[in-house]
Amino acid sequence: MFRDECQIEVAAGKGGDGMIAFRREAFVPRGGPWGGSGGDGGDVILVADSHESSLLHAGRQPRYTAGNGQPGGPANRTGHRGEDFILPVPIGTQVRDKQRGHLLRDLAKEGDRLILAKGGDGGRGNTHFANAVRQAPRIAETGRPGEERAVHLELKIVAEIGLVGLPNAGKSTFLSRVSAATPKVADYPFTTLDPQVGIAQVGDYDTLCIADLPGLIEGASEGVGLGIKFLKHVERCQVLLHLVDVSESASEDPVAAWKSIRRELENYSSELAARPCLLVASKCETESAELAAQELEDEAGQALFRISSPTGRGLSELLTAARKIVRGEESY
Ligand SMILES: Nc1nc2c(ncn2[C@@H]2O[C@H](COP(=O)(O)OP(=O)(O)OP(=O)(O)O)[C@@H](O)[C@H]2O)c(=O)[nH]1
Ligand SMILES: [Mg+2]
Repeated sequence: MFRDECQIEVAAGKGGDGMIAFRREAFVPRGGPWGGSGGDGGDVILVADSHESSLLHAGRQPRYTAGNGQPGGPANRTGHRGEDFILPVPIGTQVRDKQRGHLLRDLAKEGDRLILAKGGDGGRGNTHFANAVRQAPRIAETGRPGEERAVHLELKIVAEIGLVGLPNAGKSTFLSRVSAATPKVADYPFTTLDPQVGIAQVGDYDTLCIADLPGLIEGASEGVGLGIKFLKHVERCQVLLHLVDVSESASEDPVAAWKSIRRELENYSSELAARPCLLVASKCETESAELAAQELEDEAGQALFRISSPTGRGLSELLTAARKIVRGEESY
């Protein structure tokens, strides 16, 4: 199961109370104040972790709390700090304040951290209040409460390349060929229900992060099919690969298929429609596929990459071209 949104409440730990104590020991007359300070409360921290692929884990519980600080002890002992609560979230998680909706942080890289709620300070023990005039203070502070906060988490996948196209265009097959990812492949539409990311080796020295997305259909930008729910994941890809099935078994005429996906991207956002997008004829294996590809290329008026995942045709050329745009070596 995939989950790309959730709301959670977090509460940091309370600071421990400071202690009031006096030194009472044999041979130490009038030992003076001796109460230690309380430990600080633990923080609630979000960390971007590549082992998390969705917000399923984070959204399992509605509220997370960190540990309270321990009270100060005699002999000026400071209480233990409360334990932090660390919640791993997938890379690409955007954190928004629930009430006001503003973005607090975009956890876009592995290891990015955000202290969501800071633990309360521990109270000072009576030792801290001693001075020349007040040598035996009977006061200590109580620990401060920890911060509390309600946030909305939303995952927007961060991949360099996003695969778009009609269902059955061969997107998942392509990803499984060029990366170690193992997305489900089948000859029925909407096989892919959850976005999946794979890392493809390009040439000897470079890799590209590729996101396989559920197929788009007409009306996707208005929410038809799996629609808009996944288009947002495309937003963060630098380059799109638009796969069009040009084989005889394609459910739609390649030119019509290409146009309808372009329309959905434009309807969704003009900025997305302007993103570099390489046009790819997939399943290009037979004579008739070749003809269909030529027709598509003429109609689209842009270079067409012809690929076949089972035979490996055109895969490295396509990745190399995509890599050059992502790395800024070639303009689109
Ligand atoms: N002959 C041939 N068949 C292919 C090729 N690529 C994919 N297929 C087949 O086409 C069907 C659909 O492939 P998928 O990779 O699941 O297509 P998809 O675009 O991911 O589809 P959705 O997840 O439903 O959007 C499967 O039966 C694949 O085996 C190809 O290059 N050549
Ligand atoms: Mg698929």
